[in-house]
Amino acid sequence: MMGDHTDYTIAIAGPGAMGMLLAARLAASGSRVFLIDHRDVRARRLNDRGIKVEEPDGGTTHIKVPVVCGPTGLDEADCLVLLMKSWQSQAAFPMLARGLRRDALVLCLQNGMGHHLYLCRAVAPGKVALGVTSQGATRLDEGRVRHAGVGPTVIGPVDGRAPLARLHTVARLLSRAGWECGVARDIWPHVWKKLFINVGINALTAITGVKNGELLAFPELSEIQELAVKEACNVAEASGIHRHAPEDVLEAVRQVCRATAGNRSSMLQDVMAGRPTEIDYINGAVAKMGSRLGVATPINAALTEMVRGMTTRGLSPPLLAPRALKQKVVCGI
Ligand code: KPL
Repeated sequence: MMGDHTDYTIAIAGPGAMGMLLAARLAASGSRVFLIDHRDVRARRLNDRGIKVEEPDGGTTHIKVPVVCGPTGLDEADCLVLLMKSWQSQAAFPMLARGLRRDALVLCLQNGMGHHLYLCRAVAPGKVALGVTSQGATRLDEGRVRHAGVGPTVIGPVDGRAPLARLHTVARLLSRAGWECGVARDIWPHVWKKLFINVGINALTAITGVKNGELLAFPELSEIQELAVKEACNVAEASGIHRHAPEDVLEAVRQVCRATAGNRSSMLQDVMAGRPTEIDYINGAVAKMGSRLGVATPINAALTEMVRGMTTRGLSPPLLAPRALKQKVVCGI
C-alpha cells in the first residue's frame, strides 16, 4: 500500500446523514470513495447533484461523490463501511457480501450491538471490524446534511483477527478527511461504552418525545435512565467482556445528554418519521443478552416492547409522558 493510499477504495453503504457526511469528507480529501444506495432513482439523483454539507462553522461544502445502486462495483472496494440503519443492513448485507472481494474489509460503524453475528456469518470474522463514532450528523434533505458535531472515531477488529495494518490505513484516510480516527486492538469496551449511551438516551427520548438534554430535567426519566444503564452494566459484566463501574457509566451518559442537549436522538427522529428503529440492537440487545446470561433486564425489555409497539402501530411520540412512563416501566415490574 502506498504512503498516501491513493489506490485504496472505500465503499459506504447507506446514504443517510452519516453516510453522506463521511463520503463527502473522504471525497473532499482526495480519497477514492463511492456511496451505495438501495434506491435506484435516488442513487442517480445523488450521483448527478452531489452532496451538500452544512459545516459546523456555518459554511457549506458541495462535492460530487459517485453513488451506485446495490452491489455494482463493490469488487473494486478495499473496505466497505456500513452506515445504513442496523435493521436495514441485516437484510441487505448478505447481498452486499456476495459482491465483495475476498480480501475486502467490512467496517460496521452502526449504533448498537449484535451486528457482528450476521456480518461474521456472511464474511470471514477476520475481515470484520467494528467502530464507534462521536461524529454527529443530521439529514436535512436528500443530498443535504448538517455536520452537527465533531468527535473521535475508534475502529478495531471484531475478534482480533482483522489485520491491524488494514485498519490503520482506513483510520489514516478517515483522519485525513477530518474524522479523527484511532485503532483499538480491543474494540469491545468502546462498543459497550457507546451502547450504554444509546441505552440511556434513545428509547426514552423516542417514547416521550423529549430532546436528549431534557432527560435530565425530568426526575422520572433520570430514574429510568439509571435503571436501564445499570441493567446494561450488569449484562456487560456477566458477558465477561469488561467490568464497568455503573456510577462512571451513568455520569458518561449524563455528560452526553448535556453535550447534545438540543439534539433529537436518532431513535426519536426515526419514530417521528414513522421509520423502523434500532431498538433491537440497543435496549433489545441488552434484554436478549441478559436473558441468555441469566441477568434480569425488565426495564430494557419494557422499553424495547414500547418502541417496537410504536413502530408496528404507527404511533408518533409522545407515547407517554414521563410520569406515566415511570408508572408503567418501574412501578409495573
Ligand atoms: O448516538 C446517538 C443517537 O442519537 O443515536 C446519541 C449519542 C444519543 C446522540 O443523539
